[in-house]
Amino acid sequence: MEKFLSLFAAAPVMATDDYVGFTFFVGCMAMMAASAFFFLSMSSFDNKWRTSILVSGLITFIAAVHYWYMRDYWATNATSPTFFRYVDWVLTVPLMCVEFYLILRAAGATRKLMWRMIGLSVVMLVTGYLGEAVYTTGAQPAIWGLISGLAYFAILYDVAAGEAKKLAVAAGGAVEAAHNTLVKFVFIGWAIYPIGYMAGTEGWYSGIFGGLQMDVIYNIGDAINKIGFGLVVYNLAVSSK
Ligand SMILES: *C/C=C(C)/C=C/C=C(C)/C=C/C1=C(C)CCCC1(C)C
Repeated sequence: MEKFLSLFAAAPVMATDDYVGFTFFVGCMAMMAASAFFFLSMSSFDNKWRTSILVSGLITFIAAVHYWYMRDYWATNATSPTFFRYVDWVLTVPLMCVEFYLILRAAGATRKLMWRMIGLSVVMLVTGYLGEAVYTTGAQPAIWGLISGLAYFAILYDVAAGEAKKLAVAAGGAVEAAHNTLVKFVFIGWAIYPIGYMAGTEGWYSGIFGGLQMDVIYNIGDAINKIGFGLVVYNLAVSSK
């Protein structure tokens, strides 16, 4: 009987002073709320925007599921849920690249551009994972982080000055404005992640960032970027209905 009842035992209780766990909890809630918002608003838009709004909702929904799990993982183990963090990212960051493609499609964005950005984002994340979870000693995290950073800059170049930027300029109007805002997210919002990485791995930078809590930084970054990105697209759909 006791064994049976234990099936219904609550998930581990979070300590009230566990502020890292709290950011997982709030992150989960925010991602759920944002998903409901995007999914429920979808039908009010013209067909040409629906896929973009759907992708916004998928990004926050995939994150909500991972945060649900990561909150639990943190409460149980008090260690970083690194693997699930990267599974989340490897699903959601490519979808953010798809988002760029979708809004620029009418201006002539090619699948080649989309796949290049997706490929770069996967390189960025796989190398980041290697430095954070596999090759964790000595100078290795710094080297993998650097390779990851190069892929990040290649994405940034594409959207801020390369092919994607040219298409956005050609599109003009609300699409260009939305594109430029998304670029700011990639430039400023995504730059939060390397700070989290340097806080959580060992390297020459440990004296500068070592005192910070990696998961809190990642959780803040995710909330800003995933929900913010979606709202930019939502705003574009509203303003050019
Ligand atoms: C929703 C999740 C997002 C937008 C995640 C983005 C993640 C990054 C931009 C991560 C970048 C990294 C570097 C540029 C270097 C160090 C390793 C990473 C993976 C943290």
